[in-house]
Amino acid sequence: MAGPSSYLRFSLSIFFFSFVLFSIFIPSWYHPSNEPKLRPKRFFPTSKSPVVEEPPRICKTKTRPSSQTIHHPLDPLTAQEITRVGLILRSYPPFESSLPPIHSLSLHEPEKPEVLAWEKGDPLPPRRAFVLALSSGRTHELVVDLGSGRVEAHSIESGSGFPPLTLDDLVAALEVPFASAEFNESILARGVLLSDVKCITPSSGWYGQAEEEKRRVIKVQCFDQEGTSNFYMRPLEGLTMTVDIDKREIVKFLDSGRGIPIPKSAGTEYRYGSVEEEVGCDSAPPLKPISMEQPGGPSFSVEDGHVVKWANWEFHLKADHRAGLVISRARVRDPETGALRSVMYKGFVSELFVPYMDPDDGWYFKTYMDAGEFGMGVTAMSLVPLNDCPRNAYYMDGIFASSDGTPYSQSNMICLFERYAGDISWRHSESPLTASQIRESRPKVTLVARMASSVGNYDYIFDWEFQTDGLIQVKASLSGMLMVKGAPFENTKNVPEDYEMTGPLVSENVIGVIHDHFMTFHLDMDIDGSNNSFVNVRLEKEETPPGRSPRKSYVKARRLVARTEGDAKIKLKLYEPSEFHVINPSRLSRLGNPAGYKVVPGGNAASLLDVDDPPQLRNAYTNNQIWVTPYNRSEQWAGGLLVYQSRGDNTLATWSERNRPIEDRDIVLWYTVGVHHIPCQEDFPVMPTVQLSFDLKPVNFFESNPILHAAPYFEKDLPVCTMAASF
Ligand SMILES: *[C@@H]1O[C@H](CO)[C@@H](O)[C@H](O)[C@H]1NC(C)=O
Ligand SMILES: *[C@@H]1O[C@H](CO)[C@@H](O)[C@H](O)[C@H]1NC(C)=O
Ligand SMILES: *[C@@H]1O[C@H](CO)[C@@H](O)[C@H](O)[C@H]1NC(C)=O
Ligand SMILES: [Cu+2]
Repeated sequence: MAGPSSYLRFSLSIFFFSFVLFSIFIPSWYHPSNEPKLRPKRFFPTSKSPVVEEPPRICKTKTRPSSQTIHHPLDPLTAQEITRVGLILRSYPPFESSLPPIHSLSLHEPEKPEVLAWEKGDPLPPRRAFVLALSSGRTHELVVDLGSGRVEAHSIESGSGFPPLTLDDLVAALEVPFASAEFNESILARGVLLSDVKCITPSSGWYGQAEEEKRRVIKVQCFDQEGTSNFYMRPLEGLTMTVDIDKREIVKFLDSGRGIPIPKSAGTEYRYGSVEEEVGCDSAPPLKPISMEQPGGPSFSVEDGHVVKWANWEFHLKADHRAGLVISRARVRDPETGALRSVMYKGFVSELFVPYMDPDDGWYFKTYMDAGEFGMGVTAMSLVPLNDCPRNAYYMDGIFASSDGTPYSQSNMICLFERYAGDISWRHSESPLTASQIRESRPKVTLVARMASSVGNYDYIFDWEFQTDGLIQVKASLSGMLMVKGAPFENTKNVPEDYEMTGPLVSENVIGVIHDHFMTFHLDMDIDGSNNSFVNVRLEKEETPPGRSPRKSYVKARRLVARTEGDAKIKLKLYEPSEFHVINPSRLSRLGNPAGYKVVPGGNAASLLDVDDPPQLRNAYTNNQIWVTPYNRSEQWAGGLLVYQSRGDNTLATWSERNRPIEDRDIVLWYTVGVHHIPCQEDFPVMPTVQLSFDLKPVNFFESNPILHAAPYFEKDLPVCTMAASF
């Protein structure tokens, strides 16, 4: 992997996106080369920023995985394999004259039974790549066999929608305005220097507008960079261009907000050194450093680059350009038998839906689908050691393909670490009343796999946290910058009567527009094997017959086994509570209960948009918080394989209309977690983290508490630190 000095060579490149990308500087690595080799693509902090100066410290016992050898059927494509796919495609007759841009290139995973049958030491199943290439507006879907060097399958996608955007698409779109006299004139008229202008590329969504049909379009909106490093806080409001990505021309030019002042730069800075200069630091005393120590070293290992073993858990962890982080074959050891038992075949974030709540010309289209439009992996930058992940973290890279088919590395994209946050995993004390001196308590130590995607202004941190009691907590945290709207007033008292506020004022002349975030997880649960059922365990009020009891009512649990997909479309309701179990009906405990895991919702939110509103149609998979589908390897992406400008004709919601049987067979659970975001002043200029989560929790999976035998800590187990100052 490249060291710090080779990063520096690319330090001029600024970029990366989401619903956005900026800058018309074309990074130095950007030129297609005939000789494919691994090049790092990185966001590089500016010189003032203190981050990423050193490579992360790797625990002594851990060696970095060699990304060049394949050990497991699910291992992602290596750089060599990606290069080879590019070569195979270049000599494939339909593409011989010119290779169309590659929009997606990743492992075509072997069929599930093959993976399940494979054991360490067995020969690996054939290695295949799944490729999406775009040629003359048509999406080619290819399966390339690396062993034979042949294209095994090639079809043209017929549904609506285009594959994820490439970096070339974004760079091309961002250049377009700068060749426009109209744009130049508007910038001048706003009193802004053209050299201070940088733009972003919000995706256009799909609204059936004539000028956007049958071509790939993207919006371009710009910001004044003068006096700030906070890209997003000084919008040139009202200037919105619709750009044809392939023809590289403006198809619609909207310029309405020249009268709206550009918000001031003061107070927008967020980089460490710069904030101090502006604010001073005479408020609360800073916290003294705190860290977690592992005097005996870590308890986890990463074998063959991707297989994580920790406590009673074992799973495969990899980076994916679209999903970001993928957990596969998660298995937990049974304390009674010592056997590894299957919990989940595959888990990842399948799609994100982020609709903004403003119907204006420059805003209505902001209804992002970040995974399928931009990719959660390609936007996941290097994690910042000591801050994004603790010192005891282990780091993993992502190896992805550029649009010319060459590999590049997203280094330190995933981190893995053990966490002790001072919590308790179980306890009990007896009081003097029970005449006992029992004080039993066990510390809770967990294992976290983490990634952080910076999809333009927003940052999404995804954690998969494994506990020794068998629970997996999935967390999605939001941070980063608000997407703000320039407003012609500085104070709420000056809001004109006829002005429609689409969010609160978060700074002078800055509105934080209300929006939602929905994250839909694909959870292919395999509880002790693939054939599972979904059970809605409803809590229902029972009324006692007169005379039976002093009580009038009590609550009973009623188990409803879902027979078809229609039975498992769940909208969460506080006054009609349920537990949602995935069980293996053939695997009964000694007491006769089926082994299961339940999905335990945390705080959540549902979309309030009209179901016929185009963005909601495209994201109809958010109409329910839970869906269950029969396993189908083509149904991985809740919003469809091709979501860019899609019309919602190929989503989890349309697949589910078939109402297929789901009882006692291989099923996939889909869970959506969401939040309504009404911005507030504290979200400016950078937003403190907001955390959403849900749990996957064993239910009758173990015969009894699986961590009954866990040992407590004793003084001798932990090093004694001398305190710098006494209390
Ligand atoms: C923008 O317009 C100004 C004034 O007409 C002109 O001098 C300048 O060359 C233009 N710049 C570009 C990049 O077109
Ligand atoms: C698998 O999913 C695809 C896409 O939804 C569908 O076309 C195909 O018919 C499905 N296969 C089965 C066996 O249901
Ligand atoms: C799983 O269920 C399917 C469909 O009901 C059946 O064909 C298959 O034999 C079952 N597999 C196992 C291992 O029981
Ligand atoms: Cu938000």
